Amino acid sequence: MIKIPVVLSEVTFIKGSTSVSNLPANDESIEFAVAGKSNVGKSSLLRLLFNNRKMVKVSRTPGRTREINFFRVDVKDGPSLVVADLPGYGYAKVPMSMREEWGTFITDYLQSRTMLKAVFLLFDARRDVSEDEYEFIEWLKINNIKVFPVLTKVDQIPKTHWGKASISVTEACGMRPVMFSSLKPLGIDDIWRKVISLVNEESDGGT
Ligand SMILES: Nc1nc2c(ncn2[C@@H]2O[C@H](COP(=O)(O)OP(=O)(O)O)[C@@H](O)[C@H]2O)c(=O)[nH]1
Ligand SMILES: [Mg+2]
Repeated sequence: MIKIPVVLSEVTFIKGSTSVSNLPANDESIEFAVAGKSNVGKSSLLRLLFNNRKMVKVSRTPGRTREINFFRVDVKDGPSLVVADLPGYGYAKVPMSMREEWGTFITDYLQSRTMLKAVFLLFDARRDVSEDEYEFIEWLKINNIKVFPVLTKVDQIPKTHWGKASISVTEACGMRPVMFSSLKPLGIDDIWRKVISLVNEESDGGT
């Protein structure tokens, strides 16, 4: 049983993959991914989730990574989890498109990965949901991939604006987002609660 606050026994970098042919083994572990536009705060969230272990690279030059970075996280008295840091989409003027090479890699990964139980989809609290974000949400729905929305960088907006900031994400995803800040920090236990719900679902045999 995982308890909050979560105690990690070990976090290891598994590998960076650039194609579906070199993904880590699709094994019995529970995997979840972190996705969103480049610069939205994916790596910062993971660094916080991993208790500030420095192996997650927080980028100064957005949009460079085209790899999926995989980490193994061993939770004390809990299962071994695999976490995937997905490359950001929405580079410059390139829309989220299934024709793009990186887009195809990500969609192939998301569709073929049976151990993947959910995608944490990150949105910048300061921005409106964009066309390519709506497109990606729809694509995830069509492919029956569970989404947990997260509003990042909430430290950048006053608390009185939180409700307004989360409305469009709530509507688009059909679920209220976790209000998150890696700077404050804020919301990390809520992220873990979502992860725990996945672990519990699995141990209940998915019922
Ligand atoms: N104010 C604030 N800045 C953040 C937060 N999370 C990330 N950042 C900054 O946003 C930039 C991109 O973060 P990163 O985690 O690399 O984003 P990624 O491209 O989605 O992996 C970095 O300069 C971070 O320091 C947050 O919660 N609050
Ligand atoms: Mg990153």
